[in-house]
Amino acid sequence: ESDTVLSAFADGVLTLTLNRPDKLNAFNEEMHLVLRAGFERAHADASVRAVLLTGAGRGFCAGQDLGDRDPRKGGAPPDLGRTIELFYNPLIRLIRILEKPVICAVNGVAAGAGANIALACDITLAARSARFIQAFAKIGLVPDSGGTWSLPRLLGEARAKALALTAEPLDAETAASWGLIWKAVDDAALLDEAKALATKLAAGPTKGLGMTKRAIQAAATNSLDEQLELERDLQREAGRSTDYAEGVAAFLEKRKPEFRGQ
Ligand code: T3D
Repeated sequence: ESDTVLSAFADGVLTLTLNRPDKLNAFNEEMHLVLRAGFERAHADASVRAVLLTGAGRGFCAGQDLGDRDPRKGGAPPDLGRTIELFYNPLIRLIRILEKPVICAVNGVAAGAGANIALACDITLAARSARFIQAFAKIGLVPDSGGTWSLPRLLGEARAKALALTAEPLDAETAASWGLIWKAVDDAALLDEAKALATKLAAGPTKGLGMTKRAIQAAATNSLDEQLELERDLQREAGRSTDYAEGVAAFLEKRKPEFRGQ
C-alpha cells in the first residue's frame, strides 16, 4: 500500500490527500495510480457519497514531477502524449463522470496539471495563501488536464490566454472573484470548511446531486432545446428516487430529511 495518496473514509466522504510534500505533491506514476484507485473506489462504492481532494504540506500539487523528465540524463525525448493519455486524461474523466460531488481544498500552490486538476473538481475552495499557476509556459509545454477547456469556459479567452501564456501566479482571492473557483478561505479554516461542505453534500440526495452535475456539464455542448430535454429526462428519473419522496415528506412534516443517496 503506497502512501503517496492518503485515503480516509468518514461520514460518506472519501478524503484523498496527495502526499509527496517534499515535492509539493508533484505527480509520479505511483501517485497517479493510487489517486486513480481512489476515484475508482468512489465510483464503485455506494457508501462513498462525496470526495474531498486536498494536499499534504505547504502545496496542493506542483503538477508533473520534473525530476522524472530530466533531459540531462540523455536518451530520446519522453513521449508526453503517452502520460497524458495514460494518466492525466483518465483522471480528469473520472472526476467529471463521477456522479457524486468532488470537493477540492487547494491548501497551497497549485501549478501545472495540479492547477487544472483542481479546476476539474465540482466545488473548489482555496486557502487565501494558495496560488494557481499555469506553469506549462515556463517549460515550453501546453496546459493539459483540461486547462485549455476549463480556463476559457470559466474565465473567457482574455484571462485564459493571459494566464496560460504568461504563467503568472493567480492568488486565491482573485481566482474566486474571477469565478475560477468557488471561494477563498482563511488558511487555518480551509480543511474544516471543506470537510463540513463535503459532509453536508455526502448527506444529500446523491442521485439528484449526481444528475445535477451531469446536466450542468452537458450544457457546455448542448443547445437550449437539448438541455431542456435532458432536464426533463433527469427530472423524471429524480422523481422516482427514494430521496425525492423523503425530501417532500420531510418538507410536509416540517422535519429534516434523511437522504440515503438512492
Ligand atoms: O510530463 C508529462 O507527463 C506531461 C505532463 C505535464 C503536466 C505538468 O504539470 S507540466 C508542469 C510541471 N510543473 C511545473 O512546471 C511547476 C514546477 N514547480 C514550480 O514552478 C515551483 O516549485 C512552484 C511555483 C510550484 C512552487 O515554488 P516554491 O518556490 O514555493 O517552491 P520550490 O522551492 O520551487 O519547490 C519546493 C520543492 O519541491 C523543491 O525541492 P527541493 O529543492 O526542496 O529539493 C522543488 O524542486 C520541488 N518541486 C516543486 N515542483 C516540482 C518539484 N519537484 C519535481 N517536480 C515538480 N513539478
